[in-house]
Amino acid sequence: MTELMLKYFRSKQQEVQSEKVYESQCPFCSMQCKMQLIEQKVVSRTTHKTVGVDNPTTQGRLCVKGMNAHQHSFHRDRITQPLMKKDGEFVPISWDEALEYIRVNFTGIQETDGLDALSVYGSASLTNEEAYLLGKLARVGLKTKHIDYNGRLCMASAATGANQSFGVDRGFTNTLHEVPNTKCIILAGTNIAECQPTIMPYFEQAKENGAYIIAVDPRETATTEIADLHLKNKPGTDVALASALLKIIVQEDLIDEEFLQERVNGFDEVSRQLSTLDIDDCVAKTGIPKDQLYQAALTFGQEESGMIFTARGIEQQIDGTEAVRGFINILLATGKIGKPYSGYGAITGQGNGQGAREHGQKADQLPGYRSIENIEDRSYIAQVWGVEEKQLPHKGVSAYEMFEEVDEGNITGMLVVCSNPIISSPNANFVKQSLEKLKCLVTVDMFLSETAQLADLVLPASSYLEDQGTMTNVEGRVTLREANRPLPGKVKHDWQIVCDIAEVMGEGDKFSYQSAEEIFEELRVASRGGRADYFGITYDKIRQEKGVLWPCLDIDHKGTERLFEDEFAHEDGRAKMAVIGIYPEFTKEDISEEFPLFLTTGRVMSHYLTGEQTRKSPSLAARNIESYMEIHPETGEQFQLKDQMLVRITSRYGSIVVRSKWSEKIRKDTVFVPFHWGGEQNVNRLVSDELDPFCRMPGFKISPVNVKPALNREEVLIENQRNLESGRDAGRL
Ligand SMILES: Nc1nc2c(c(=O)[nH]1)N[C@H]1C(S)=C(S)[C@@H](COP(=O)(O)OP(=O)(O)OC[C@H]3O[C@@H](n4cnc5c(=O)[nH]c(N)nc54)[C@H](O)[C@@H]3O)O[C@H]1N2
Ligand SMILES: Nc1nc2c(c(=O)[nH]1)N[C@H]1C(S)=C(S)[C@@H](COP(=O)(O)OP(=O)(O)OC[C@H]3O[C@@H](n4cnc5c(=O)[nH]c(N)nc54)[C@H](O)[C@@H]3O)O[C@H]1N2
Ligand code: SF4
Ligand SMILES: [Mo]
Repeated sequence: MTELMLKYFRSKQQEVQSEKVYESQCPFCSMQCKMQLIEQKVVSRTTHKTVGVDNPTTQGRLCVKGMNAHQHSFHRDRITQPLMKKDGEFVPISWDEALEYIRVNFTGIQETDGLDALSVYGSASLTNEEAYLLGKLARVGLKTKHIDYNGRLCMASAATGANQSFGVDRGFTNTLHEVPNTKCIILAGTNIAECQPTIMPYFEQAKENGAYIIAVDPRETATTEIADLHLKNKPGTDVALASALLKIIVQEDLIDEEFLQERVNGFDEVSRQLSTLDIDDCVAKTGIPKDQLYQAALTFGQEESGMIFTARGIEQQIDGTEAVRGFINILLATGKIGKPYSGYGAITGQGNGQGAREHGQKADQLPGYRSIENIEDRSYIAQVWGVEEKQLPHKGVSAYEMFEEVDEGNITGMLVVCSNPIISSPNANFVKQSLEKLKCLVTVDMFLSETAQLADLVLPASSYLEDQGTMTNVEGRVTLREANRPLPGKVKHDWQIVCDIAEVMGEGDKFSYQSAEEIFEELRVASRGGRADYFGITYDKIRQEKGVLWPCLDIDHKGTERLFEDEFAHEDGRAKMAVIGIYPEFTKEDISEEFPLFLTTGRVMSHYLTGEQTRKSPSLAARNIESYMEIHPETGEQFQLKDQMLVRITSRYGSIVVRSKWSEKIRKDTVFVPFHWGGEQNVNRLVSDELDPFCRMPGFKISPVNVKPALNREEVLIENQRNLESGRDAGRL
């Protein structure tokens, strides 16, 4: 460093008037990277920088989203006081007015339309404490059976599949530290490189150590790039693919008979069904050549250890539960589970995707992964909550089905906390119409999202920098987000808002918490003895151990690194294999002359979910300013399209306009559109309302569509307006 530079830095340092450091965890994906926000006041300017902090899961790494997360929480559009819609405009009001509005309208609905006419729509971006409290609010504070959450659109198939096969669902059965030593890895419908970027070093290390990696995805992605073998299947055919792999494994005698005999039920039925399965049929269905199917099956079967990871590519299908169970069948048949370097991982999506599905905001569930229909579970939780068992409602319906109930007039009031269902739900046009029918819609958000814009009342929520609480990460590790930045304006924490609502609904005595830790203390007890048992976890223990893996049964218990070493979680201690691929109700709409292409949807690296947060972050928004449709150039030409042209995509459910993007990396029968944008670019306007019969997951990953140039006058005007707003060259059309 030159003398001049030194002088410059010294004088800069002197200019720094104050520096504050705030601890937190990234508000986005399930890696829950630990971070610090460094806030510097230099003369009149405040600057912010986010840096990674060491921890057992991500070891200090951050991806581009995490590094820029603070930009949205300081954005000028952040809501900092309650807003009430008056004559079509939002006007700021006091908390007292807001809560009085809720009291009057919610009790009014209860009186005229019945208790179940109120509903709660929650989120897996909430902390465990908040997810737990929202479940309690619905059942005890509002006395309604109608509560569900955005995780239904995310990991419902993975959860149901794992519960059915293993008897319990903790996303990953091992810790990530085992990944580098495994010998064969199947990545089925997961794009970890873009969706959980800080997980990648574990897989890169495995590859360096000689692991054989097989990826299953209709597109080439940054993830398939690390694979030795890429099975580029037709979308929606993963059940057939998993069955074919298992058939070859059985045929070639690569099963672990001892394991099957001692630890697994159902193999005989499965093997009988496989004997009728024709591999050539599977080749035709999946579009995967026979030699590739053999290569994958033989390698996985022969290696001494192996792991299978699934994510939304195979799960967000109307046969998603079956697809998950099909891949788990492979692990059970080869005895690659419950042992070192072998296991199953459903790569968790949202920051608290795991914890938020364990503690009671799912329609059929009570805390600790208990069932709302089981009398012992009900009695236990009723006692923890200080109510009679009979007072607890029974199960309600799933997230999307709540909108159907609204449409039918059975639900007339809704509280949406931390979700943006107009963009994230299937059949989005219908969802919007049904939200418009509500007598009273209250949303709790940091921004006026597309959903919040429809609300009668919007309540301002705190961000990841302000809101302390626990989050259960991709490994099932319960972490403590130590957030303590002061709340801006009149903002409150989600848990405080829940308590305020309970108070005005007359149940305040059961919601009198002073801190997130107090709620956690109750959650510990509520989860005790349940499948997701957190009883042995405390804030202090998480601080000492840097996270604790559940189940953790009591204070002296160290937590559980590897599941199923001795037994599975079903009552008889055995896992259950599943016969799959034989049910007519899973028949998906195929491509046809009218809708000749498969549309699949997903994510890009720089945006998160409905984009409400990441589109407000200039550093992230600049990377992808608008949506697009990835299409193979040969297919594009066949449909009279050009690269970078505005395209109208139409399905049986609606139509949208986005820009084409030529890519040789996608199958010729498939197009891909990310779902981070709303309005005209909302790809969920195209997605069907059909749901998986086991878990009620929508089929986000396959919709038959047609595509054509979007060249009518109205569309050109829309594009010109968008170009003007984004500063893009409007002459392009
Ligand atoms: N950057 C970013 N990261 C995120 C998120 C985000 O929005 N942005 N969201 C977080 C959340 S909540 C989630 S749930 C996860 C999602 O993480 P992923 O599930 O990994 O992400 P997706 O892009 O939805 O889908 C994964 C892959 O499935 C492929 N696919 C599509 N159809 C099929 C099919 O029929 N079969 C198979 N085998 N594959 C198919 C897609 O081409 C895609 O590459 O990511 C989390 N991380
Ligand atoms: N086509 C298609 N659709 C999909 C998917 C797909 O792959 N394809 N994936 C599905 C999946 S996996 C998911 S997880 C869902 C997600 O769907 P959503 O839950 O609707 O998506 P988010 O963008 O996370 O919405 C969160 C909202 O809460 C606000 N918010 C953020 N943090 C907080 C907080 O701490 N408190 C409060 N009160 N508000 C907060 C944000 O501003 C935002 O408006 O989308 C699903 N939809
Ligand atoms: S988005 Fe995920 S990988 Fe990236 S910093 Fe946040 S938690 Fe980590
Ligand atoms: Mo998700």
